[in-house]
Amino acid sequence: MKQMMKMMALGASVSALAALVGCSQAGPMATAGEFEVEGKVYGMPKAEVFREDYRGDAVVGDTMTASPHLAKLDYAGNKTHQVRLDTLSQKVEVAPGVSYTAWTFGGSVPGPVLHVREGDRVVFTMKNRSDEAVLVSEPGKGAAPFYRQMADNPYQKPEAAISPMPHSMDFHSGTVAADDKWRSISPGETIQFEWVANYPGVYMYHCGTSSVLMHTAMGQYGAVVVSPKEGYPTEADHEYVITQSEFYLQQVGESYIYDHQAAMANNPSHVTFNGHVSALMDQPLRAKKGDRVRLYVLNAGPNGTSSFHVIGAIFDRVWYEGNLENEWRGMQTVLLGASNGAVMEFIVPEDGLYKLVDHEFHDAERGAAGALIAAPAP
Ligand SMILES: [Cu+2]
Repeated sequence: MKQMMKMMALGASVSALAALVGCSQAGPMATAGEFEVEGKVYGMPKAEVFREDYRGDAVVGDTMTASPHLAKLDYAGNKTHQVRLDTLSQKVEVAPGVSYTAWTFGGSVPGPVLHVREGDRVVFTMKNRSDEAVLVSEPGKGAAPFYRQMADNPYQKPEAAISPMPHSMDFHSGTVAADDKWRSISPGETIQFEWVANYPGVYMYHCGTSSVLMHTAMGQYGAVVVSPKEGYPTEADHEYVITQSEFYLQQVGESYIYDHQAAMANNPSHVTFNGHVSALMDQPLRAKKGDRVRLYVLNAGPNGTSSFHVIGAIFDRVWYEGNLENEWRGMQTVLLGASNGAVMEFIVPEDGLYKLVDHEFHDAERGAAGALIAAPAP
């Protein structure tokens, strides 16, 4: 290992490196400067920071959806995804009558769900548009599915806002040098970098600009689902994405603002599934008796744990962090630390109402509750 590090420092050729780590040549995904270890690709090109005159959609990518939706991957093998997710200030609602000016990726809290396959490459672009009033409701032609799904969600009616601030993007699904790819950019700047989805899983992305607690609590987080190369071994009838997160808001006159003292004290005003206390209550998930339901659950925190439970069901299979190597059976509750994720499946036993809760009930009472309704297809 020491020898390998030394050779890297000397600028060893990719083929020499590949030979050292046990592969005869770089695989089809690796390009100049990159190397592979056990089929995983490392050594991405340097990030680029530049200025561009871009006024288009803040969310670009055909597998970018709004929670709880997950895009179907309608291609075989691997592909390169061109993904854009601009940072915007937006006024969003968290509970009836409770709105605040959030810092967001793409205009929603949580931000869009990105779905890729293990081995796919993501070419990512982000413009810091926190100094622009960007309307999320006017997407261009051929827009990401995210926009149509947002329009159908009564709890995500964001209004344009301006709150200039440096921001950054940290994808937990990427393996890169954070000081290069995850660096902060100023309002008006754009950053572009690449990562390869080396491991399957349910991952968090978030702003990593200091104070990270403040930037994430202000709304800058979302989920990346990296499906295993060969898929999961079961056939799911429904797939839903649920992101749990805390909000720390205090009322000032008519409006609400972020309360850093409350965040430091881990005393949230609201804890939500998919960004609103009613998101999965008034618009419950749907299934039929006998269906296998697959949930992709991310606990975005930023502080708390989630003891995720479905009342009346047992998780038939759980893949912790979404990796097939981490399989559990017959789980009543899955404990997720801040930024842990899991794929959880259960069989719907009969028609009825199934509540989804954080079984840490002080969080359920702050809003971390949802519902799945099982009924015959209309
Ligand atoms: Cu930020």
